[in-house]
Amino acid sequence: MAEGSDRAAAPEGIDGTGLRVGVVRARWNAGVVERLAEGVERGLKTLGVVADDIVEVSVPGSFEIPFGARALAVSGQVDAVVCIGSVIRGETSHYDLVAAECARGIQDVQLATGVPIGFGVLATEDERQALARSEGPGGHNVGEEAAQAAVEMARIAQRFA
Ligand code: DLZ
Repeated sequence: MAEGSDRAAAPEGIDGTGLRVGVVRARWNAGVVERLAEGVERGLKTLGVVADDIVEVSVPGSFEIPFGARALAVSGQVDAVVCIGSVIRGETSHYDLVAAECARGIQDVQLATGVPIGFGVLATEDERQALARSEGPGGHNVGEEAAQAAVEMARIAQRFA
């Protein structure tokens, strides 16, 4: 990672082996979300989470992400959740509502349930910005960062359980 970057590196020693992780993905802006999903897969695999321990849920749009996340969180089937979506500003203020309610809802769910949730939902002015934040290996990918955050927080939750 470049010196002076404002991105958080995953701490040394974080290990996701044995963790069960839910992934909630929105279908809007599918091309960007697919790139974020690849980042999530990469991030989880790098930390030792195996494919059999990952359960994926697809929801219509980012507004529905908190509901999907809650369903997974209360199921008892996952130790952490990663949410991915892409909200891109349009001509109306709908963007603000979807983006804000998605973020608020996700925070509400993780605090209410105690199941940590990685926040991999982009809110950007245009598609170019979204593509720049959902890059391939070695590049900036918010899905990958969210996966790392979810694993790190799951270990913190276990430590104080
Ligand atoms: C309606 C809407 C709009 C305008 N924009 C987006 C977007 O950029 N990204 C996204 O994930 N979802 C968007 N949606 C859909 C809402 O999230 C939601 O699915 C619908 O309002 C149906 O409840």
